[in-house]
Amino acid sequence: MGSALGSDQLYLPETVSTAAKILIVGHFAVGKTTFVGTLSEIRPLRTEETMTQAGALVDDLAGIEGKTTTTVAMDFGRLTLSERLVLYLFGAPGQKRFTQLWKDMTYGALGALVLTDTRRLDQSFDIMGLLEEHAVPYAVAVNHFDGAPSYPEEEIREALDLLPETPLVTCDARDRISSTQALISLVQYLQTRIPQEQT
Ligand SMILES: Nc1nc2c(ncn2[C@@H]2O[C@H](COP(=O)(O)OP(=O)(O)O)[C@@H](O)[C@H]2O)c(=O)[nH]1
Ligand SMILES: [Mg+2]
Repeated sequence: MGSALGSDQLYLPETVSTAAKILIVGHFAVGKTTFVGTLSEIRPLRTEETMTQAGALVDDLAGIEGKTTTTVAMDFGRLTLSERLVLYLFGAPGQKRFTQLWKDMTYGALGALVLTDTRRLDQSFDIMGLLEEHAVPYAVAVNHFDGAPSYPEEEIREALDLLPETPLVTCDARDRISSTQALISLVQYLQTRIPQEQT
């Protein structure tokens, strides 16, 4: 399951001419592993580990007590977005202690989708800061959790201090259509930036 083309596929269609590395980033427990798992047409590579007591001291569990695994390195998946374009999705941990990994993660990345949660918007600042530091353009997707407050788009933009051109969408990381739509918003944004950068 999981191809935007609508069929299971292990091998890429011959028509694919462009591959792009896209980062799926966000704070702890925002839904990165879920997002990559929902979209990947190949069995997603996951590096999860059962959270230890030691990790529980570092990772803030308030409001997400049900979560028993955490990504220690990254998630990897593939999505053929159109006949010509394939995306390689890298889910990157948001915990500050993985900052070193970011240098490698961002290498060659065309863009990033920042997943955020309205209950923890402030935790996205470090991540957006890291992306800006590494010059990776990004779009923001609010991953909607049951019971999380909904705010008007303008308020979220203001709270996150987004530039007017930064795309902001809402998705449910468990839902393939809305997650694909979030990635399409990012890809469209990246396409608008290409001519500017070449001039
Ligand atoms: N209600 C709801 N739960 C979600 C959504 N996305 C992820 N979850 C749940 O939130 C928890 C954390 O998700 P996970 O993908 O492991 O987060 P990660 O730490 O960012 O990789 C898991 O129990 C998911 O099943 C969503 O869109 N809505
Ligand atoms: Mg994860």
